[in-house]
Amino acid sequence: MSSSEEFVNAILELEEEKALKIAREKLEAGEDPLKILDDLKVAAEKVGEKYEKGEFFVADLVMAGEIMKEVSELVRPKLKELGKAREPVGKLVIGTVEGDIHDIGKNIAVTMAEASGFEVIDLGVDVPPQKFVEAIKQHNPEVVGMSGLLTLAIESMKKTVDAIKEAGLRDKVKIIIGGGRVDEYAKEYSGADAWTNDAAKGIRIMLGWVGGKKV
Ligand code: B12
Repeated sequence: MSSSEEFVNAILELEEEKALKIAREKLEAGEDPLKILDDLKVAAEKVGEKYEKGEFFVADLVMAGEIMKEVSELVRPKLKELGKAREPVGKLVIGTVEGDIHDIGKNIAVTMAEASGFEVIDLGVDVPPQKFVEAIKQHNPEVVGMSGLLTLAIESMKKTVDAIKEAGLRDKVKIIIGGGRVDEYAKEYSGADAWTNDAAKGIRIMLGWVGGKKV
């Protein structure tokens, strides 16, 4: 079986077929799907570094993003299977906030939440505050998750929390923000209850809120 290094390099060299082939082989050989997602995160960090150094252009970012998305879509059904046998532990409404279309991390968080037994309502990307409010009214979730990778996403997160407050729903939900650019400051500024840049940690926090078992 190919090593993690070969897998990460295939992504960095933008070799789509090779990266997907390695991911398929790993899954068929029974490798833990979470390990493949870890490799994906390493690849994404390196892609980001290359972009910052000017070694990658936006077109390369798009290609790398596409490959990473396809890999996470391959892994998703496997992780879902792990969650199937369990009782639903709670409901999660999640989306990438307004103005931001990055969704690789959100999709990983969705997959892991489903694997941990959450019923997930995924609102997609570039989600306006009002759409979060409507989804909370409709689905009555215990947890709301907001994802964002752009600096401007922090402002959208704040607007979304404010809209939830204005709708009188703030006390009904716990809110977690996630993504590469969030931190304690973003949590305080936006008015969320927790933040994470690691999906596994985020899921543990959410499970703590709904009283579920930790994965
Ligand atoms: C891939 C990528 C893209 C792809 C996105 C593809 C897609 N479908 O998502 C494309 C090419 C489309 C793209 C576009 C742009 N991008 Co971009 N992109 C990236 C890149 C390289 C990787 C992001 C990624 O997927 N990371 C991997 C995932 C797994 O990590 P993650 O999102 O942090 O998620 C993890 C955790 O945070 C957590 N998580 C995430 N969300 C949530 C939510 C909850 C509830 C929970 C519990 C957990 C959780 O779970 C994940 C697993 O642990 C980053 C660089 C970087 N290092 O971040 C730049 C980066 C984010 N992009 C950047 C920029 C500037 C752009 C563009 C503006 C470029 C342009 N000029 O057009 C556009 C933005 C368009 C828009 N309106 O959103 C900048 C942002 C700078 C800033 N501070 O605002 C970055 C940082 C690159 C850089 N160094 O400059 N991008």
